[in-house]
Amino acid sequence: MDVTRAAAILDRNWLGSSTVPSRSLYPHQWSWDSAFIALGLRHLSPARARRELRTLFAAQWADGRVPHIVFDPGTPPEAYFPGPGFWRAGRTSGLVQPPVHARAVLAVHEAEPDQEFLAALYPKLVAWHDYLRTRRDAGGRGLVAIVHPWESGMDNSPAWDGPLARVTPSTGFVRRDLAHGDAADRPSDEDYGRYVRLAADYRDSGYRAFGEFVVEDPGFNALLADAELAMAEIADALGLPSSGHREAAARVAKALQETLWDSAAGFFFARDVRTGALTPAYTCAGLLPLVLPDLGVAPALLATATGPRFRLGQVHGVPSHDLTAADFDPARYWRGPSWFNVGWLVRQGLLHHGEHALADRLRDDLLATAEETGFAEYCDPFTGEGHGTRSFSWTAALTVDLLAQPAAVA
Ligand code: 2M8
Repeated sequence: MDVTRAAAILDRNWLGSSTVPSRSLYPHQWSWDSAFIALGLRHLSPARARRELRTLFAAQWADGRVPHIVFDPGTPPEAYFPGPGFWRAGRTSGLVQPPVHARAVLAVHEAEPDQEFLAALYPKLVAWHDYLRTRRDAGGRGLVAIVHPWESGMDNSPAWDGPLARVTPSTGFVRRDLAHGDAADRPSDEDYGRYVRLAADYRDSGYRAFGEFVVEDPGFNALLADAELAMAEIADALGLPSSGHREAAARVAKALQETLWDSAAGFFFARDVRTGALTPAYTCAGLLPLVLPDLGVAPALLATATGPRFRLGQVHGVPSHDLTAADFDPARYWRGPSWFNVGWLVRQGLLHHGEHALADRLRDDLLATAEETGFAEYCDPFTGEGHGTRSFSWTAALTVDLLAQPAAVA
């Protein structure tokens, strides 16, 4: 495959200073999407990759949080729900998404070194991670808690079903997503009502209070630990060697293993902070600690990843949910299908843990599936059939990045 089609999608989805995930379904800037998009853009136009990240961080809040959506003023407010009027937070939402930005900033700098860019972004990244560490440690164990399923990036994951069941659904709003997506692929009306209720309650607390949904997510926390490792490299490049980032990464990784690892299951589960219990679902978030090179339990986790629940290397991408679970659904939002960003992250993990042949198989599959599905948002792990929106930005961007990465096995 050549890079032309993927690059054309990123061009079409470019708004002038940031990229929309999808012109139809997601017509604004999303936080973790922008980081993945920058990973691809760096090969096409490092200046545009820098602009993407600078635009996102220009919307950072005074408390350090990086909002999960930055609304485009040129797009009609009714194009996406919940829009700016709902959030009452100026031109952003008040939630966050996984902290993959430091990794993206470092990668963009590596593609075309730019000390000024690095020096400008570093303090913003420090403030972002400080916000997470200090304002989100609801469980008091050194792990970040998310307060809404949207903060995980894996909105409809079965891991949220237990804590979400406590939330009374809101009614009386108009979903905009169903105008662009197949209802069978998207969250149910009831779950959407719960998302709206949780977001409204959080908004009404001034975006401060922990409500009924407070969860320690292994994916979010693993990505924070990885982000601290990237911060250590950024600090080195800026000549700030004793920055404490490696220690911060080690602390999160230790808390992750002590709190969310179940050795009998060989898996990381999310913890419901309100009940103290681990949620029982095996979801792809539990595989993301593989991104950490020093993960002591990597062999056991790899055994789960290649076993019947995820069948890594034997299905398309990395399934978002346990293939053997009764509620596995190959098409519905984060309840079974494979997402390209998760595949990309797990591939990085496989490389760290010496699984080069498997990493190559995953790379080849991600590239083929992206092209065959028209750069779909996600795909059926068994058939490879595309689902969700098409010409999806992070699918295109990560394709560009994978094309630039040589096969691991010579
Ligand atoms: C999805 O989430 C948004 C809400 O943030 C939605 O469903 O409307 C998720 O897949 C999320 O991970 C992603 O960042 C976002 C935009 O691509 O879409």
